Amino acid sequence: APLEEVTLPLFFGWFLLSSVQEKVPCTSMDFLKTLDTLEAFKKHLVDFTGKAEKEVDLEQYFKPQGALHCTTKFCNYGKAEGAKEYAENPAVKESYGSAFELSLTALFVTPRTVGARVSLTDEQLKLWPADAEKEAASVVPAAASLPLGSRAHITLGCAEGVEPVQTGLDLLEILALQQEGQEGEPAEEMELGSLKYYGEGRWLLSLREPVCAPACFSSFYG
Ligand code: 2AM
Repeated sequence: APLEEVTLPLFFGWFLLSSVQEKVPCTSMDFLKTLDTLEAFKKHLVDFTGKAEKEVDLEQYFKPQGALHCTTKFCNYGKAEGAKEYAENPAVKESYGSAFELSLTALFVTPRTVGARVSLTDEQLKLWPADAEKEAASVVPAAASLPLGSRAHITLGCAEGVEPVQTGLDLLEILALQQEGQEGEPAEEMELGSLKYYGEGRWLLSLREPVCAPACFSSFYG
């Protein structure tokens, strides 16, 4: 392939600095450890196992997916729509290699993925593709009407056979339910925050104290 075609990365994003690469998975593990012991969770266990009687060890259920990051633009080495335009955006060029502070405001779990919601600042939204939410509309129809940046997340783990792209879709599904006015069923007040159930195995923990995660805006070639 001509050189120009291979110079675009697999994706752009914020990569958590090594100081928090350990801390965030620890917080997530603590959450999973507690979640699968809660009566409220056990009541809906069938969402995860297909059988009411079976137990689930969430720490084993989800597989880590490599270095923690928040994808901004999936470029697929230039094959994804809008990849070149994104790479050429002056805001992207200017911020490349710079440090940012991401604010993690919620953790969510579904039978497919576990992730952290990232609440982007106005400055960070300048690096967010205008069509990131709309792109998901074929899977989550209401996504197109959600605010810009709604999809921003860090994948913390995926169930066997699930691709990490699913994490953002799972988050959009929960946010779409909230937008429709579904507040979720209050399940438990945890040390980390309040846990709500949104049906079909979807759990959202709003963090009492957002986790601040320093991260570098860069790209990944693989
Ligand atoms: P993630 O951001 O949810 O973790 C490499 O596969 C990275 O690009 C992963 O981090 C993955 O998901 C993200 N990714 C893969 N396909 C994607 C797509 N179609 N849209 C957005 N992000 C995607």
